[in-house]
Amino acid sequence: MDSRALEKYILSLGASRVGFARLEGRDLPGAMGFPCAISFACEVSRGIIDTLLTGPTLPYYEEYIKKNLLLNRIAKEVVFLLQKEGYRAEAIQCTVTDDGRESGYIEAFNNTLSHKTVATLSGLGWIGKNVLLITPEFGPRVRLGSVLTNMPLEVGTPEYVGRCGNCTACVDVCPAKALKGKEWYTGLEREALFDAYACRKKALELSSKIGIRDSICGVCIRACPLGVTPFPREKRMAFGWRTFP
Ligand code: B12
Repeated sequence: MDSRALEKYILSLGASRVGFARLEGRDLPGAMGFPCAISFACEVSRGIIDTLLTGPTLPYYEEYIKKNLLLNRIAKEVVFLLQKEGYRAEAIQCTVTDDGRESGYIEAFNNTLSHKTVATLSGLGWIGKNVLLITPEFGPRVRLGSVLTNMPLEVGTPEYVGRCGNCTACVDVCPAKALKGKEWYTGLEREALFDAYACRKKALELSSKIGIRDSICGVCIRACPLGVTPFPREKRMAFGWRTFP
């Protein structure tokens, strides 16, 4: 099996985009010494994202659960296939439900592998001012999964800088005022981009208001003009975006 056959297989399982990343030599937390990783993105329904005007909605919560299940199932199937082919492989859990604890939830991920890191290294997209992975095709309207492996993969070209330009659509609407409006580059600390604690506090509050026991929101996803088609080139240029490769 080669990289192209593996990509085709993952797409057939329901992924919208697939990328391969080299981790070797990067000393990333949670990489467990694996030299490569597979990043896959599943599109979140456009119509449902469009409902996220001031906070989370029940249809979004259902879609969020559905996509988490799909991503975890894809990861499991990929691990199974790679192991059958004689490689080592390990799935990274899609996400962990927020139990609402006072402290420790955000810190719990400091030593785990970030799906966004694997995605930018694989070339699937870059980090926007909303601190989310932005793909050229779907904008931030994707959820992510990752699998670590020692299969030698044809890796993509990493993305090292953001391309939001002058756009501040997400910053302007964030209900927690958590986004700082800075353009991302590899190595920039998360704290320079946003206040994760303020974001989580607001997301817990907005979620509980509609009976959801988790910290979801998504207003910054809906605000992003990328991923909303058709989005005319002239408008993109007006925002100062550089063109995609
Ligand atoms: C904890 C968590 C939260 C916390 C803290 C947020 C945070 N850390 O950014 C809270 C509760 C606030 C939260 C909120 C949300 N989250 Co959240 N969250 C997570 C979780 C479980 C862990 C993230 C984490 O802390 N990682 C460790 C830190 C250090 O890394 P990071 O912030 O993920 O990413 C940084 C690095 O990747 C770095 N980076 C990028 N490229 C590279 C390359 C190199 C070489 C290096 C060194 C670093 C680097 O830049 C990133 C930004 O600072 C992930 C799932 C996962 N396991 O990855 C989902 C995840 C990040 N969340 C996601 C989403 C969608 C949301 C929400 C929209 C909620 C919702 N579903 O409605 C909001 C959006 C908030 C926002 N604007 O960012 C998605 C993002 C999808 C995307 N398109 O990017 C993820 C990936 C879940 C998934 N499986 O899809 N989340």
